[in-house]
Amino acid sequence: MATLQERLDELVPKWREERARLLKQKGQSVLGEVTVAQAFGGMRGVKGMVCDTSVVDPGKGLFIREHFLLDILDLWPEQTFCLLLTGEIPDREGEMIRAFRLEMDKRSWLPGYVYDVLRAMPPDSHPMCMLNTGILVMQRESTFRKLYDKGLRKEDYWKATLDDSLNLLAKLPVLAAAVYRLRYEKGDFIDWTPGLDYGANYANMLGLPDPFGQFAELMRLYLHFHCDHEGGNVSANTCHTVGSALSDPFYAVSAGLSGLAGPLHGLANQECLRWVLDTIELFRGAPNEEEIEAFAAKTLHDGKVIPGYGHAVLRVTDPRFIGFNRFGKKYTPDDPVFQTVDRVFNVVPKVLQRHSEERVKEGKSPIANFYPNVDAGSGALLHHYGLVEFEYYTVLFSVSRAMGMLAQLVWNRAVGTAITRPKSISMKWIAENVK
Ligand code: AMX
Repeated sequence: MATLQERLDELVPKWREERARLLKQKGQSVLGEVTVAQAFGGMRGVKGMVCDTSVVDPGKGLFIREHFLLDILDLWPEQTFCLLLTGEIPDREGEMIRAFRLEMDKRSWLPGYVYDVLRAMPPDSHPMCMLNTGILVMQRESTFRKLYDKGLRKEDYWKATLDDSLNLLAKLPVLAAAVYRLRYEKGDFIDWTPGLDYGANYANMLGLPDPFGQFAELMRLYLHFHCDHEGGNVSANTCHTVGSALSDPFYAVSAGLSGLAGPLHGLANQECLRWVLDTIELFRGAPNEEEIEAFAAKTLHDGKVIPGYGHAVLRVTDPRFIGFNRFGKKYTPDDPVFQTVDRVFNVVPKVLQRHSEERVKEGKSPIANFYPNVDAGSGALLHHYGLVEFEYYTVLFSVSRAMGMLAQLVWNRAVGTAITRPKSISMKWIAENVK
């Protein structure tokens, strides 16, 4: 098999042909209609953009390039990124992955000024803010920006975007690990190890003890699972929108990750573990199901959401939650935090269902999904291996989600997607024009 760049050289003309064919044959066909409720409701369900890297089936969950996640549980992140981009799963030790690892080894250095900037930040900065600042300050390294300024041809935008993507992918684990070690005073930075796989490298640079390699295995799984969730979620959509203005990938990914840092999106994973640990603290040990039920009811009564439950698109238990749960059952079955997550799973869907019925009686909208999403269980596993600083969890999510955002940027530049510009309407316009 060829290298990633060589394979994309072959695939990009085919994508362009397919786009041209679809536009010619179906360009004026209607995709769907939009209601006033959708316009007020975060455009939920509105089909208004194209994304080939992954699809979320509401009744099943994530498909990466048509592969159902639970069928490709054992992919390593290097393979995941190649799959996102090409639609093909490269052999773990084949030419494409060997070449990809060499690219990562070559590109993983961080400019010295990044460390200076991180050190200059207030010591209580949120790790997500530190990560994003580190990404943004590296914007001056962008190949896309440099070549664009010299008159880069439109058909080659994707190549410069891929170059930036490889740089960012290689630098992100190093930057993220530096944020961890600096922010939580863990001592000296740990270097990238040439030849070591991507997930194990990140795990190693965090510096947590891992005598049996289980934490490295968890990191591979974690980076694989969080890679992408089609194009409309806040982080992917923001990255896409910013990138559509031809802002370079450093700007675009940083913008997307600012969205991921919201508690209704990626930050939910820190909220989830906090919620679970609060129950353990309150009940002085792993709570039983009745105690969890009471705690969940109080959370709702206090006007808060139960973190890790519900989803904008999914209507079933998230297969990523199932995958993490299987990992926990294999390696951490006796951990009280994992056991609590498992019990929460038995209880919270019923509590949310009842709460939803009450909401409807009060004239409010129902809760569309009572089941756990990706964030409900991963924190317990990280906690088990000593990664207990839960404000850091969204950084892990970010290192992974960057793969999807970057793959989408490359794809969009390859097929020539236009600058994003949906039409907004005023309330007056709705009142006067909509029947
Ligand atoms: N607990 C309490 N109430 C919930 C709820 C939960 N877990 N999930 C949904 N609801 C409420 C909503 O807040 C909304 O109430 P409102 O109309 O009074 O504002 C109502 O139910 C209807 O919402 P929905 O149509 O079911 O969901 P949505 O598409 O508007 O929101 C999401 C989806 C994920 C933001 C929501 O389910 C939520 O807040 N969950 C908890 C936070 C969380 O886990 N986020 C992580 C999502 C995955 C990710 O991006 N990492």
